[in-house]
Formats: sequence, C-alpha cells, structure tokens
Amino acid sequence: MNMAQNIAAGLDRILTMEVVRVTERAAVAAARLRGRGDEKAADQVAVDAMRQELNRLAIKGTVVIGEGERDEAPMLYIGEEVGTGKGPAVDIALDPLEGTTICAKNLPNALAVIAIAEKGSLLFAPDVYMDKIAIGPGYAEGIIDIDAPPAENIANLAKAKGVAVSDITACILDRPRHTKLIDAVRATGAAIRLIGDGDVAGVIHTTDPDETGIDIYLGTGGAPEGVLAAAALRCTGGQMQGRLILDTPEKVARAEKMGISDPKRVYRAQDMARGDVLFAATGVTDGNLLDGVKFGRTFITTHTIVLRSSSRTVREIKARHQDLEKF
Ligand code: VTB
Repeated sequence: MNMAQNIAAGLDRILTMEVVRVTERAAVAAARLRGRGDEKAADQVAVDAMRQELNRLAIKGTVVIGEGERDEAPMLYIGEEVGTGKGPAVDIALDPLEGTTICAKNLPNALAVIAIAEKGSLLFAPDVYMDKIAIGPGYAEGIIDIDAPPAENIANLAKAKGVAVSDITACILDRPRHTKLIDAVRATGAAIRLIGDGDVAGVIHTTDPDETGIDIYLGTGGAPEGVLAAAALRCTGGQMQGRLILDTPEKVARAEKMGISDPKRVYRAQDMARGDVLFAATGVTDGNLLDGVKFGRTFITTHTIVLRSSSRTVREIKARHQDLEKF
C-alpha cells in the first residue's frame, strides 16, 4: 500500500502526531492541580486546555463521548463540534482528566485521554455503568467470557499464559458493589490490584502485564470509559467485552434514544470502536505505564502513548517543553 492509499484507507496519519499536543496540554493543566483535593477545579482546567488544543486540529470533529449532555456540560459536551472544521470528519471520545479523584489525591495513574475514529464508528454510550472484562494481546479469541464465573476466566487465562492461577493479577475498582467479585477472585488464589478510580488505565494495563503487573481487568465502571478503553485495545491488541447495565426503564429508554436496541448486548472492543482508531493518553500523575507531568525550573516534561489501530503502532513520546508560555 502506498502512502496515499494508506491515508485513504483510514485516518490521516499526520493526526497521530498532532493529537499528542491535545492530551499533553490537558495533562499539564491538570497536573498543576495535583494533590490539592479539588477534583472539580482539576477537571475544569483539563477540559479548558483540551478543548483549546483540540480546536486547533485540522478536523471536522464531533464529540460522541465527552463531559456529558449539552445541558449539563458547558464544554466538550456530547455533540459539540470541535476542530478547525477544515479536515476529515471524525468522531471523538475524550476524558480530559480520567481519574479526577486520583489527581486530587495525587495517587497513581490519572490520565488525559482521547480517541479519534472515523465518523460513525464509536459506540454512542450513555453515561451508565458497564460490566467489563479485558485481557491483553497474544491469546486465542474466546478465552474470556463476560458471562463465565471469574474463576473460570482466571483459570483459562492462567492456562493460556502457562502460569499458575496464583501468578495472575486482576485489576478491580475498589467499590462495595464488587464485594462478591473480589471474594470470588480471591478464592481462586489470584492477586487483586484494587484501584480507587481510573479503569481506562486499568484496562490498558492488561496489554503490558510485564510492565504493569496486571493480567486481567474485571468489574463494572463507567460506559464512556469502556469505549475509551476499547479504542485503546483496538490499537494494542487484546480482548474486551462490555455490557451496559441498563437496570431501570429510564436507562433502557435513554439507551434506546442513543440507538441501542438490545439492552443486553455484549460488545467486544471491535464493536465499541470500529474502523481506524487513534488513541492518545498522557500521564497526569506517575503511573505503571506513563510518568506524570514533571515541572522543572526551566522546562516541563510529559509522557504520552499514541496508538493507531490500522498499523498497531505503539508510540511513546517523552516531551521536554521549554517554552513555558505555551501552557
Ligand atoms: C470508573 C473510573 C472513573 O468512575 O469508570 C468509575 O474509570 C465508575 O464509577 O475514573 P463509580 O465511581 O461510580 O464507581 C470513575 O471512578 C470516575 O469517573
């Protein structure tokens, strides 16, 4: 395939480089408010910063996963048009600060995150919970099943990895709703890393178990975060299944309005993020895969991963920003 065909086949590859600035900028803004105990303020500055930078991109973008419905989020709301308007029509899922509480407490793995996909190819997910299961690349399709008991999924994974069940670590959000799940996983002998927030990072961590120590992600978290994580897995490889938790007639109706006709459907990563997808995340606080923003006396450093599904390239970009005025 020559370059022109490559571009025609998916997203403009130049975007892979351009998108880095978007998450870098949001991460730097949020990092200035690390450890101040003020989630709202940290989120707000990240949203402002991300939006400013996004509006410089040569795209005709529509936010499909954003800060909320138009009436509840003044900026980066679902449906907001972003970019210069001169460029490819794309859909965007974003979370300028994934893990607002993590950032406010200055704990690991807060991220600024964005996914860009061809128009119409990201799941239009309502802001409800999603049951999720994810593992990294290199395993046969079908070794995990969202409907199987956790012990079965963990045993299958251990077997496929060629290790004992006790060598497997699952990542689970530390929530009372997960008490049963946690007990079931502990009963297998596997280890659990309980995280306070940030399940986009939790899912991504399964893609590099040697680096992160996480083999499998289990449990319920936000559906929008599920779509973002699916976009990342599409690029790195790995398997994910998610099912929306539509446990009231109101939620079923809301989902229906967004085009979801089967409330019990199990979505795989490739159903949540189809076609060519770009994904970028910059560390806000230090984490297992990404360093947080560092403020030097004369420069700022950022650490970003940028992924693209069509080429499956994983780029890590460590940037030293010396013109501090730009932030
Ligand atoms: C997760 C996590 C987020 O929400 O999706 C979680 O990734 C789920 O909701 O960072 P609850 O907090 O209600 O359990 C966050 O923690 C916050 O958006």
